[in-house]
Amino acid sequence: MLAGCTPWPPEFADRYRERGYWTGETLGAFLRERARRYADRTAVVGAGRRWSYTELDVRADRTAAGLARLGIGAGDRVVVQLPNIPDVFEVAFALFRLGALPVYALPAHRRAEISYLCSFTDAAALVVADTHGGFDYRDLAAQVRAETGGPEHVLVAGDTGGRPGLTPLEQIREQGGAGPGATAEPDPADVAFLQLSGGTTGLPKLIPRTHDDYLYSVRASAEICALDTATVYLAALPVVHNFPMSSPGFLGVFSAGGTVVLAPDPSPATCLALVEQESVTHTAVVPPVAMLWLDAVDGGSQAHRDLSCLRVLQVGGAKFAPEAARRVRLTLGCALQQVFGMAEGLVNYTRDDDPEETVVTTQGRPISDDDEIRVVDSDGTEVPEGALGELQTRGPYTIRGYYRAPEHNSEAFTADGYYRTGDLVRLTPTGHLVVEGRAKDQINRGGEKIAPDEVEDHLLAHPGVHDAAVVAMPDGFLGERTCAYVVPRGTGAARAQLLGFLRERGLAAYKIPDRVEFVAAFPATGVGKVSRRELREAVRAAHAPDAADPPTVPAPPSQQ
Ligand code: OOB
Repeated sequence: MLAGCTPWPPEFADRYRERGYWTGETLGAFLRERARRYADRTAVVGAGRRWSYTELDVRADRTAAGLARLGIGAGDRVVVQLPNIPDVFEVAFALFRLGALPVYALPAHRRAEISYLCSFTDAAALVVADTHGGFDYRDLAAQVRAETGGPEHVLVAGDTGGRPGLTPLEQIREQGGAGPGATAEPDPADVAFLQLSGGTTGLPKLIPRTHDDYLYSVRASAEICALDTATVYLAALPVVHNFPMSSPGFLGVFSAGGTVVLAPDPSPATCLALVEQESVTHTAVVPPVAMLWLDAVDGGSQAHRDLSCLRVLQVGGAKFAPEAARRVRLTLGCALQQVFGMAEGLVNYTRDDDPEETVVTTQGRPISDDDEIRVVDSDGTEVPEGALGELQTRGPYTIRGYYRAPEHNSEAFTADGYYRTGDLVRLTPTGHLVVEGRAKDQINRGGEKIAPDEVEDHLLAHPGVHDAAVVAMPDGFLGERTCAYVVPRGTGAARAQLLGFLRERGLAAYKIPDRVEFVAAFPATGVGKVSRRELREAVRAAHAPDAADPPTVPAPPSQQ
């Protein structure tokens, strides 16, 4: 196994194999087998292109051969930052076939995140688009190189614009010729790729997923969601995220021989037009996107659309309010499926034979009979059924540790291998989970996860900042937004200056605080020490919808 990763103990691995979860298939072989079975069927539609299964398979082989000529091979890490364009599949499968590991970055990531990923993983290459959504990723790649001195190769899907040091992906594929690129099949028990965790502390953690464990979750998800060759799945969210990748996501669709339609953005105008044009049957969104779609169809700009082809709208990534959930069938005329998952592993689905009330009020139940879940109090003792507690889990597709993070792992996992999800849940008598809140220091901004201290560390780098605490504010649309409480130093800094500073440091836009409040001091803890954690809790309480107004903590804001 890749150095810096924690394997499952042998008795668990044996059990998962015996029960047929881990089949020994690799992701590269998975596509090869599907291409044999579904040859001329359309696998991917997007960016004006339509590729059959055969075409995707051949492209992946050629790109693999071209990458091998560059010297990229087994165990190498390659940071992949691509939007929803077909190239993302070609590159990912090429890397899988070489036993090289994609490290998936979100299109929203900027210099701070990409530089970190390239350095931390010692990446051999970075793959970017030319431009997307008005942003030039070639400039970003140049900044990353200037900052980190790496990676050696920067590959561009599209036009390099003649800039030095960039290689068009097309050239790699052409140089790869027709021959298969992979020499030796990677070990299915080894890590296939690294995915980013939302993060609770400091810099983002990387999640190592193996071929065996990931493909199990994919096959099981495709079965639960009853996908088949008639499935047309609209990828509305960035496909590098775990939800549209494997829950059941594009891999689930490939598993069943269906078609993936790639949306360049999740707006109702873009996506609902695609639903109609491409006869989409399934799609997956986060709650704020679902609400935009509902409003657009319910007497809004998309009211004229014929959406009768749509069978299932999956909603997950953050809590979907029951009132909004009830509107899905009435407004869109399709079934709702709630999905409560995490890139670390465990995924829960409501099922199509669940009563409507269960679909609307719960976040589903686990994929596997071997997903072990327990709900515990703050001492780690299991609570009675139905009581609120923190969810812990282990199972055939839940990791046992983050990549190269031994210290963090000792906190994030229990001694007996359960992952502490940090989610506060209740278990219903039918085994469904209801997500009630969070015990972890993470902000969930409409499905986008933010680690407060990552943002705090950037704020603290400003000379006008003495101390900073980033907390969640409740928000009707996104669920939560971020508020940065700042204790100024010296002459301090204006709000706009601070936000500009964070952008200049290359932080992704979704991590830039929605609000900045200046305060004279933070409340001290019992021992007279400033505790950012306690401050967050106090501010969270002060901002809760039923809290007394004005908030008692912190000291009066002097917003600039
Ligand atoms: C998905 O994955 P991540 O890794 O971006 O975030 C996981 C966290 C969970 O621990 C939980 O805090 C929150 O996101 N979450 C939900 C939720 N789905 C995820 N909270 C409430 N209700 C839900 N339905 O977000 C993810 C991965 C695979 C499938 C779906 C979502």
